[in-house]
Amino acid sequence: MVDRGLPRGPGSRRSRRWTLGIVVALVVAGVVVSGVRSATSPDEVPTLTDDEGRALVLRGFSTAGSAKSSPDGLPTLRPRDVSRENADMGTNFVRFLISWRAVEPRPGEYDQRYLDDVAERVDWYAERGYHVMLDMHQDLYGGGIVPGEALGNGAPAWATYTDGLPVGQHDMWELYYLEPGVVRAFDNFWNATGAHPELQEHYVDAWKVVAERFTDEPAVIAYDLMNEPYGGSLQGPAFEAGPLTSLYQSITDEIRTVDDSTWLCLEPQAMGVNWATPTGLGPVDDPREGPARIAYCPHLYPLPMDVGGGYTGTTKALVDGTVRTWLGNTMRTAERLGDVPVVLGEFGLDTTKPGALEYVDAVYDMADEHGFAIAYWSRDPGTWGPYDAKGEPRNLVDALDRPYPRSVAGEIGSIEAAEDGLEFEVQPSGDRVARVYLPPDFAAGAGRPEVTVSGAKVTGWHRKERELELTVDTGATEVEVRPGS
Ligand code: IDC
Repeated sequence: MVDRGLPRGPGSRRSRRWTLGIVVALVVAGVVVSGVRSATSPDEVPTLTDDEGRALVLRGFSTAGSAKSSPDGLPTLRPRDVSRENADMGTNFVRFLISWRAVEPRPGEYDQRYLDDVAERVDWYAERGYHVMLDMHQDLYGGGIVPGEALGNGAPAWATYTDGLPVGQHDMWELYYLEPGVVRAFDNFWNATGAHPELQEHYVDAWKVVAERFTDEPAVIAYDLMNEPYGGSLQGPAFEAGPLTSLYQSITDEIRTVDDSTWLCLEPQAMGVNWATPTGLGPVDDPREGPARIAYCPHLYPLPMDVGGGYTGTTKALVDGTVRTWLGNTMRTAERLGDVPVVLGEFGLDTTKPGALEYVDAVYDMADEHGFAIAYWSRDPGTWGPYDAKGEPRNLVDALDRPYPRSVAGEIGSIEAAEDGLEFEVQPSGDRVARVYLPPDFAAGAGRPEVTVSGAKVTGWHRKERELELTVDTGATEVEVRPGS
């Protein structure tokens, strides 16, 4: 998570130590709290469902950081990039970054051309069978916190009020969150200052415009209402249960006047919760007819990984402990929010670090076991991503090319993916069709793959997509697919 490209400045070491102090205290508090309550967690969360009620397992990338500061708000992405990741890793999901500044460049004026451009990209994914979650991204409030510099992204400059407070310099981008000007911009957004009640109204209206535009696009499965919310001078449960939950409720109510089917994804405060502290986010009522379509979308960035040197030795043990705590808290939160699905909206790391791929595997295994969707951070070229700056595949590609059931008519439980087989729990209904992605080294052969299936019959093979179509046996509770016949 070390910054790439921000200026270094004096004083950063002190504030870094200070932050680490707070962080350690938060993590310890989180571990203690979770240790007390973890016994009651259920084993799996429900999955997101499509319009036909099929259970979906979603695997893909946040795409992309390159959209944050580009003049048109769009990521560097061509249709062939989507084809390529689909062929290389079998992804079926994207968390696509959009921004408030691009949707509403001037107060009350919405840029339909930008939304057209987003819709064009949504089509690229839709044509390849993907599900898209639109993520209203922000980091450090917006590009206006230091005018003229690409620090921060998200909010339009006209909605940025730092009230003349300073924004000092740091070597890690996250530390800008502690700067008085950034804190004030958020305090104004949340109207803690009492000076800007209009800002949240604008944000809510911007979401309504986006939802109006995408409500009839079946590939858009979810809206991620705000990336990594930050409360300014109000932190932790007071912020999450207070202004954050209340904003989510307002957005939900407004979106539902124009869109009653798309899932709404709620993120907790990032500071602390990304490192496994419990969240104080409250339940949001979904006014749609029928079951609520609300999901919980936390991020996972274990702090020991950032301050340590990878996933080995003591750091590995600390990271494992953090992940366990994060999991317990995530399961409890999903239950508290109304037994909602979980989308792991971001996790990722520099995969040149020792043990990095083992960590990636461990997180995917956890998501498989407990029913989480995943959007790895991120699709950008570089040492965190699947491709390097020249477009050559990196070590991550192989690590992420795993077998998984993409959809099941009915319900899907735990998944276990290993080299010698894929197993998943099912409760089939309707036409009982399950669609399973199989990587090339799992199912060799140019024609129909040589696999042995139990609990279901093979009813098709889509060679290009490497997708096996199964019809689950009536009464079966588990399906197994093994390489070889
Ligand atoms: C990071 C980018 C980095 C950029 C920074 C600020 O990788 O190049 O300088 O954002 O815009 C998050 C954020 C996500 C971060 C990511 C990795 O949601 O935007 O991207 N991260 O640091 N939270 C924790 C980690």
